[in-house]
Amino acid sequence: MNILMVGHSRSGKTSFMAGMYKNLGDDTSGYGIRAKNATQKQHLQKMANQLSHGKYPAGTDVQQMYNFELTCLGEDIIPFNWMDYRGGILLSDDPDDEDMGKFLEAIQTADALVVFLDGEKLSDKSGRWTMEYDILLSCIESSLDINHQSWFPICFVITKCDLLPDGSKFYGLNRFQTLFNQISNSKKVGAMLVQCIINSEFYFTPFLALAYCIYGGTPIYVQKRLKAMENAASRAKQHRPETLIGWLAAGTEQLLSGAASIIDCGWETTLDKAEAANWDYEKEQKQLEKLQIISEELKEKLDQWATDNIVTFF
Ligand SMILES: Nc1nc2c(ncn2[C@@H]2O[C@H](COP(=O)(O)OP(=O)(O)O)[C@@H](O)[C@H]2O)c(=O)[nH]1
Ligand SMILES: [Mg+2]
Repeated sequence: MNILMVGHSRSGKTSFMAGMYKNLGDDTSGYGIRAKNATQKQHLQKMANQLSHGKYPAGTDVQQMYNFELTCLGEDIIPFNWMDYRGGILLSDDPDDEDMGKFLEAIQTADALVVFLDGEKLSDKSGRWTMEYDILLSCIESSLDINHQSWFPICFVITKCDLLPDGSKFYGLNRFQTLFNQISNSKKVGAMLVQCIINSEFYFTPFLALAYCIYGGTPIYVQKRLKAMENAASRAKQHRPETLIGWLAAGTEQLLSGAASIIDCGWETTLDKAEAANWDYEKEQKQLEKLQIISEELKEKLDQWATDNIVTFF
């Protein structure tokens, strides 16, 4: 599944990912994430390590996509791509229709969205940042019309909350109220709002956002897996000889392949294929059951966080 991060430059997207990896990277004692690409893994480990020493990741302006697997007790649960959107629309003061088109295309292929709002800017009373919010707002507002295959989760993350004095107010959020109302009245999308701190001591919030995205994106993923299972089932059927002649032919083939295996030329027989397809089917089924249990568990966690006022849903 594809999780897309959007937010202006320096809003805290890369730091958030570094925090997520510091918290969950290769954790086998509960939930964890595993980077599937060795180079990316090295890079993430370095960023997490630097964060432990109070150093934030260096800024880059290259579009990035990280491939992860969500794990539970070290076992693979669901693969996800974590993408950092850097289209022109969030870089320019005067975005055009083409920029908007590209942005909407990116959202179309996403199964969940994480929107980054700089807490320092949101709590600034001066109104200096309204242009920045307005671009982001119009992007997300336009994306609400997209027909996703299933209910679409949007997670709003207010970053850098450790930099705010006690009792700070997010004046900038007033501009988001109409959008939030639209989301809360829509049956196609839902949202979660969470305040976030990433530094050497606090790096737990990314898990909350990830839980919401995974929980929300699971139904589409399950649909895709069911399709894969159907394919496996039809492959098993295709390769299973149904008539006596078929069984005899398959048996002969099996014998021949036995001979072939002695000379080790790796001949895959019809029965081997059926067995492999059956195995795929069972594997898919087990994986799906596991994912459903995890998804319910994540839902319970999310409800608890809402009860504890750590997150807000609308
Ligand atoms: N104090 C504090 N600073 C943060 C936090 N998140 C990001 N920053 C700062 O914001 C800068 C930009 O963040 P970065 O993750 O690179 O933003 P990106 O451009 O959206 O990827 C970092 O270099 C940090 O200085 C946070 O939670 N707390
Ligand atoms: Mg970055």
